[in-house]
Amino acid sequence: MTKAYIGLGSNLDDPQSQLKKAIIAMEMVPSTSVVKTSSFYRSKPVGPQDQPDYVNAVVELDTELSASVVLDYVQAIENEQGRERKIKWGARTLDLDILLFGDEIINNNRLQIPHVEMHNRGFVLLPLNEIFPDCMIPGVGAVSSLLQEDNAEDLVKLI
Ligand code: A4P
Ligand code: MG
Repeated sequence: MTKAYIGLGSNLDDPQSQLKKAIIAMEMVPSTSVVKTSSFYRSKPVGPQDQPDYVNAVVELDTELSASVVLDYVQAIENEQGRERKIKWGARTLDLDILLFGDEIINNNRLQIPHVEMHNRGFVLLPLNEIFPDCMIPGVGAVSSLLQEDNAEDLVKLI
């Protein structure tokens, strides 16, 4: 059994509903359960500014699957919810990123874990810290110390 952390993000087509729907879909993944869900947070877009605000959250999974099979499932859920891949860092109905997968460090052509940008992003660090306050990012450091006011100051807790 591996503990995995998934970052959820949406800024199109009723983002809060997109996140709720994605969490229900993750509960249906075989040999996997959703054990914790953070609050939902609204924030300004990182990257191109001409797009709506995002809603983000993090969930903790217990899974018997490998990281690459979890990626297959989360990509299928993104596609099911109308995800189109057009612009890097552009607007999307649903983005599911595998942040951490146990203590594994993975670097191949499909998967980089820990997620390469997670330590810079308040919209990942704040919800992750909420459900896993002792979290250490392998090779990077403690989430609680990476979480500075300047990367999380614009986050608004929704539910
Ligand atoms: N991939 C590699 N590692 C991973 C991983 N750990 N988890 C590969 C998931 N996928 C991983 O992803 C492209 C490829 O990354 C996948 O095919 C997979 O093999 P993508 O989601 O299709 O493409 P993308 O949109 O270019 O990249 P990504 O990483 O999802 O975008 P970002 O960096 O997450 O940026 N602002 C706020 N406030 N909140 C947000 O959620 N999100 C973005 C999207 C920009 N600004 C934002 C937010
Ligand atoms: Mg992604």
